Amino acid sequence: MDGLMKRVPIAVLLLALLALLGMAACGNEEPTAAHPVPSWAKVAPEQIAEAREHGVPVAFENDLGMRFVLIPAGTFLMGQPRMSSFAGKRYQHEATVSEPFYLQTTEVTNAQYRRFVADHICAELDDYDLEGADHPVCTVTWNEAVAFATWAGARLPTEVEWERAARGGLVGKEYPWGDAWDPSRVNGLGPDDGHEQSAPVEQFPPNAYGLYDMTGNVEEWVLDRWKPHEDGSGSVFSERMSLDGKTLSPEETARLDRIDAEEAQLPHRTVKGGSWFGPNLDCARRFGLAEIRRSIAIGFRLALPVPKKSR
Ligand SMILES: [Ca+2]
Repeated sequence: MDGLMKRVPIAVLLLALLALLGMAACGNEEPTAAHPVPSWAKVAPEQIAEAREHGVPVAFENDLGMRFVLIPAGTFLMGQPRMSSFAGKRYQHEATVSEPFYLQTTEVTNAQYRRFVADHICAELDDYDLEGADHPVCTVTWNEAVAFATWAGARLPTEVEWERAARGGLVGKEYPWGDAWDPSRVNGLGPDDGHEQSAPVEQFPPNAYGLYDMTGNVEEWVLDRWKPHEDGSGSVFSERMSLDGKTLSPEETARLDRIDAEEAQLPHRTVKGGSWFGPNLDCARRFGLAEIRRSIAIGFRLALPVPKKSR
């Protein structure tokens, strides 16, 4: 060994050292050596910068196979001034997410939810395609979503967190990818997107923050109690349509009137995004629904705080 060392010129050793330093410098796309970016994570530079600042992973997979990405704190333009046939004007205003957080990249799937409720069925409808293991879970109440989140060591995102994440850094755009409607990017109403009902998660491109199906596939419960916009607009959802699209009978209308009157007394929670069941698929969409209600068009995804001891 001594002989070998004597035969290697010191200049060569110095060059080798410089080469090693150069290789280390090329690794800058990773937040830190301790937290490499997983190959599956489609994250933006601002997410990586936020992760590096806090010394935490920009993305990780938990032991239930759920994938999460870091969503940066910050102020953004929430809402949309456009008129909509469903929910009316959406109040546009600045909103702030004060702490970075992690958001699940997909909706919670049937397979994930059935680790908690083994016999969960989304719909007892023979011709509906909702039960696949990699389809989003649906037909869960807000309370059931919260119970699952607690079991998984997580929580639901707030409405402000959800919308900041859905926009993926775009400012004032209607959809997570921009302003132009594109059925190849979202599972919405009808078969143009290749799916009559829900689709397996991750079938459509992610947004700039690496999040899938934010505004399509299934609508998503968030943490907040429902309240109308500050300008009084917004909507409380009243499911006044039959599955086959036919006009409801007077008896059915009267039954729903009674339910609405009863439900007006119940706590309502906020639902965000659109679904395969409706035409509105924009980032600003919101409505209120009694927290004990369930729908074949509503699921959820999980959020996690950034661990305080690492910040
Ligand atoms: Ca969704």
